[in-house]
Amino acid sequence: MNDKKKSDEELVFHERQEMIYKIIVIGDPAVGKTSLLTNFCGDKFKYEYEPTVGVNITKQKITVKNDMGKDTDIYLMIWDIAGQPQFYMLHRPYFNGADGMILVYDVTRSSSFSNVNNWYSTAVKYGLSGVPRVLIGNKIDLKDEKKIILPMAEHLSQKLNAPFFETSALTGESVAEMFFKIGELTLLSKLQE
Ligand SMILES: Nc1nc2c(ncn2[C@@H]2O[C@H](COP(=O)(O)OP(=O)(O)O)[C@@H](O)[C@H]2O)c(=O)[nH]1
Ligand SMILES: [Mg+2]
Repeated sequence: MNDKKKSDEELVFHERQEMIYKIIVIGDPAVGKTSLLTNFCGDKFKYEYEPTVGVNITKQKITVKNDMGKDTDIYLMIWDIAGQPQFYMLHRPYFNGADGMILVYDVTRSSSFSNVNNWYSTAVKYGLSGVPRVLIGNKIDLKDEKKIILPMAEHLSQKLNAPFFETSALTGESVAEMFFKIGELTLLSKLQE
């Protein structure tokens, strides 16, 4: 291999390396983590609850603005873990090296909202306190069952320094927006390093 070709390949490899980010989705069981991913990646919404076993990793390319306002392609490697306590031994590989996180609760279930603090604490324990994050109140389509009102969510959003979105994995409302937001925040934070 000649030197020119080799350096080109190294450059391509290097750039690619920089533009692939690990994003973790965390929150209580059944808040809709898997459904949000399914909606974003264009698969059909599943009404039946299939508890995720272990970890699923989905790769998705998105285009976001960089710090100069220029469109930039990045790849999100989105990690989806089972929320079941019996999989706690998977926590370390799951959290390790995450570049961004999506904290999800279910707007109809108060316990899932208060547990966001615990999920965030776990992330901090694994060294992710400086990592970009978004706060997601999912199942906004279930309007009559909504328990978590906006001021509560906004308060937590400020406390965690995490932009807040209300989403529905069923209708797709604000789902793409929140994935683009975490992608953009992650890219900007990496460019600052
Ligand atoms: N109405 C409604 N149901 C949802 C929504 N997102 C998820 N679900 C349902 O909630 C259950 C749990 O969803 P799932 O994505 O498996 O949750 P996970 O355990 O956090 O991955 C399933 O029955 C889904 O069909 C949503 O936005 N609206
Ligand atoms: Mg799941």
